[in-house]
Amino acid sequence: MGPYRGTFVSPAVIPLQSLCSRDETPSKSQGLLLYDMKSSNILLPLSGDTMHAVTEPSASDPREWMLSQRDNVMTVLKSMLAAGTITPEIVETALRSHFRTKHAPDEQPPSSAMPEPALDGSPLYVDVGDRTVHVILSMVKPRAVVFGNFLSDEECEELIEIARPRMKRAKTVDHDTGRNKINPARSNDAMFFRRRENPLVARIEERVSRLVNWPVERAEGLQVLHYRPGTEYKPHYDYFKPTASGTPATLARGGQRIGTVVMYLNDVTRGGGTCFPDVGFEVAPKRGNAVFFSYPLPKPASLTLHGGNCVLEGEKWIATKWLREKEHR
Ligand SMILES: O=C(O)CCC(=O)C(=O)O
Repeated sequence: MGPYRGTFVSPAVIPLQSLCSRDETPSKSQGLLLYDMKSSNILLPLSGDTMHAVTEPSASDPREWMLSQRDNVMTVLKSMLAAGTITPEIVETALRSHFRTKHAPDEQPPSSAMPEPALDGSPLYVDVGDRTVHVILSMVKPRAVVFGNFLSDEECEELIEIARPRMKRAKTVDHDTGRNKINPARSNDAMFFRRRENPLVARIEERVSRLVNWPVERAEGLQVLHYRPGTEYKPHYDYFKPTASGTPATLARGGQRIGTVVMYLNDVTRGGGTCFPDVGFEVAPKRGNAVFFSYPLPKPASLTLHGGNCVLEGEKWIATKWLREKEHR
């Protein structure tokens, strides 16, 4: 069997049911079709949990052809991957929004709605009600946007001052117990405000909510982090590990983390950038700026491995918001 030679642009998933004639039995016609809208080629017919791949679909009756190919799945898929004409990312992208209920036991379904700034038409500025935020950089994979002018100098200074007396050695969530614990990978100090704890925190939370179009309630409290020279937060994912024994208890209080906003409260003289090692990307810690990134699936494929680089000179203050699927309690 030769490699698939179609093009793989604009994949979509359409229900196989919609291609079937009315009198066809549902059992035969259930499934989904991964379909290239530009070329009208079928990429992968999918039935239940099994993937079925197609080489040369007949444009006149793709359904018939697909049903006849059900046993060739892996061979065809391997051939397509080997030929480089389809990538696992294409499949993942198209399926992400469709397999919300069917998933392996160790996985969670992808989030249907996601926090996302309104950047259609590539605006230079975003109006967040009480402030005009600048768009500095927008990246698709990982989904990440760097903003300028998100906080005023006064807001940054006030936030540092009210957080300072409450700073303690930062902890991370222990994936097995779901509890917070000291972790050598995270040597900075941190504290959490309760949601809407004071007028400044409430204003920043409202601004984050308007920026990424996500309700204030679907987020953890605002966290302030302080790094002295020589401290860092080693690369990690913000989502909760789906297979860990402590995760169900954590998810019961607001679902998965699906997005992060890091706000920079001071200028760091040297070091201290927020790094994304998988994509060789680093956000400079500049006062008033912010970086947003999101991860619809709790998987390394989200490319959201990130960390706070070691502060080499000066100190670093940031505030972070972890966005959750549901209301966080
Ligand atoms: O310190 C930073 O720049 C990143 C902070 C971070 O990784 C986090 O809070 O999850």
